[in-house]
Amino acid sequence: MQRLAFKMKLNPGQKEAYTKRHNEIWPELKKLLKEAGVSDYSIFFDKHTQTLFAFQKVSGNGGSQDLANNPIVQKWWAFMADIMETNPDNSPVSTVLEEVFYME
Ligand code: RM4
Repeated sequence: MQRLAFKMKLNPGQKEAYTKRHNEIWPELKKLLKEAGVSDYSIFFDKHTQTLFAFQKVSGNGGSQDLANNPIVQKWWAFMADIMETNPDNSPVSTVLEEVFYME
């Protein structure tokens, strides 16, 4: 089991939309993430910088951001692209964060 953290960026004024879309996350996306070994996935928001801080546990070969070839993920990323900082392929600009402390 690996712990993985990364950050993304929300467009200004989009926190409510972002939260609503995640409260209503597509069941097929949730299933896909779980089947890929992603668990304890949480995303926090920094209102001062519009930064999204994501954390997840991963038991497979990669985390949520490594599923770029999956059509469900591609559709979700296209759906989210209007409210997030994205790459030309609609994937959110994600920066992997290095773990510097852990306490069980
Ligand atoms: C995020 C972003 C991530 C995805 C989560 C569920 O806004 O699209 O890539 O893993 O939603």
